[in-house]
Amino acid sequence: MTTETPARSAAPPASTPVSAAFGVLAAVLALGVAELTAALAGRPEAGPLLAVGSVFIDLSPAWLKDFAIRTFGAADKPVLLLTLAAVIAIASAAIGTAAPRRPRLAIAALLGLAALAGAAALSRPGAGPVDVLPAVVGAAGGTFALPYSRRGPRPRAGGRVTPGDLMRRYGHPVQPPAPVPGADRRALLTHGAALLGAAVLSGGAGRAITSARQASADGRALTLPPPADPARPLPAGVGAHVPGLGPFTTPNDAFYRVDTALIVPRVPHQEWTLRVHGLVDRPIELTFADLLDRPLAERDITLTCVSNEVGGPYAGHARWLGIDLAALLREAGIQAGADQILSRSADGWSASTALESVLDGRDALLAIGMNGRPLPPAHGFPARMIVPGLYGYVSATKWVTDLKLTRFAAERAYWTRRGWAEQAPIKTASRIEVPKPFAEIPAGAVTVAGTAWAQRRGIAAVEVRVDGGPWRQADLAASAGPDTWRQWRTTWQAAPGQHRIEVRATDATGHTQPAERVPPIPDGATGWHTVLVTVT
Ligand SMILES: Nc1nc2c(c(=O)[nH]1)N[C@H]1C(S)=C(S)[C@@H](COP(=O)(O)O)O[C@H]1N2
Ligand SMILES: [Mo]
Repeated sequence: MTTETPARSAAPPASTPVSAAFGVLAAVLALGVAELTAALAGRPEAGPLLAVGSVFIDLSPAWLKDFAIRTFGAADKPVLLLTLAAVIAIASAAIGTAAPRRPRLAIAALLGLAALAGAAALSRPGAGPVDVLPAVVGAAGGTFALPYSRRGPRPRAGGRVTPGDLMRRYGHPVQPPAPVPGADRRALLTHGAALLGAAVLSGGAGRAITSARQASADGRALTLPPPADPARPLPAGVGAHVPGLGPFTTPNDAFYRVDTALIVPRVPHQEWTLRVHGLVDRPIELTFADLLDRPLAERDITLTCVSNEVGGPYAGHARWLGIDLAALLREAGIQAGADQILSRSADGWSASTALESVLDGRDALLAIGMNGRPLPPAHGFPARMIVPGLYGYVSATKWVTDLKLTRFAAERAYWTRRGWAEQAPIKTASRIEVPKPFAEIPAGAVTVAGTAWAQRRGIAAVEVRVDGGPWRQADLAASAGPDTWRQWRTTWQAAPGQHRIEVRATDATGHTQPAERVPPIPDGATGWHTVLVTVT
């Protein structure tokens, strides 16, 4: 018994634009029911858009990521999802167009896309068999909604085509056509609206379920114990107090965010554990409650990203609360030969940190608090690493669940596998935050201000020059220690015209930022930040 599609009947085919539109609607319905399935399964990251997007992020070459961060900044992820949506729209329009004449081909193409989505979901860290469900349910929804029976026999006047009609016509049972006749515009619109409605309802329900679950897992309601070892109070005068210059301590919701996660991983603290293993005598497994039982230290540490261009925004300062990371590792009994901490996160990212930099006495933390609150989900709740003096990609693992002591010769991490350096101490840097690039400012006394950082070493001097003239010392705001940035300001008597303002910092070891511009890859950008302004 073969299933024959009633493709050779006499009814006129629906127009190409209509078929294309129904193809897109079929895809929207497929995505909607897939998102709902993913939400019901408690695996929002297994939805087709997020799964395929995440695979794309992990597979894309360094230059493309670099381009995306440079061009779209923090919007790089929405841009990726929109691009993916556009690709799906084009593919599904093509499938819809083919469907009335080549139904088998259209279904095969749709199933192929669903298979890709399913494979992407299965390939994600921590994925299990349920992660194929969204793709399977999506494929069923899409197949149901495809406009492939448009060439079916016309309904009798005033009536639906019944299986009996088809039986009489074809001599064996065939599927009745979906009720999307090209003949009747109103029926077409109704059907389209029904598909769209079903898609929006299921997708919206999926989102609502996911966000309700996430709200209960984000630790907002958690109260952290006070630190046994509080941070020293910030000295008076750490802020340069210039309008347009940010505060010394960056508020959590203004703190830059850099990670490979398409949606913020939600790790309920009740379920979180951390494993310390590898080249250790006594592997340790900790729960969040165990962390709270240990003495907590509070430290002021400025975090910076290696991807930051000269003058860029990927730097922030916070007061972190956490346990002593070096003490934890020593408790496990570090074996000879270990030189790397390979940390892994709940979302499968990894970082390799030089063990000696964590053991050398600096305030390396397994942090659970940021500026007096539990870590925000976007910044690693329930726990992350913070190691002063190292760029985030070799030290600041968010949503951390696993610390393995190993050797650089044996294992590499997410970014070091992709061409970034294994050793990445933060380079001495400075930036002009006031005035803004291309500002138009009135002639006279102009305040120039910004920040500079050289974590572990500290900033000793900041100099500013205009139009290639002599370097002049800026006034440094008070220092909160070598691991924090330092604000600075100076005044410039500006005459009308176009001007170029440059800045360079010198750290406490006497090293001055070089003029030579190198790009962020492989171990951080160098060069002087330059701002062009027009004085009127
Ligand atoms: N799990 C995870 N942790 C991560 C990353 C990541 O992609 N995934 N990115 C790192 C990088 S490159 C930086 S610069 C810091 C940024 O931390 P923030 O987003 O809290 O500012 O997090 C680090 N921790
Ligand atoms: Mo970074």
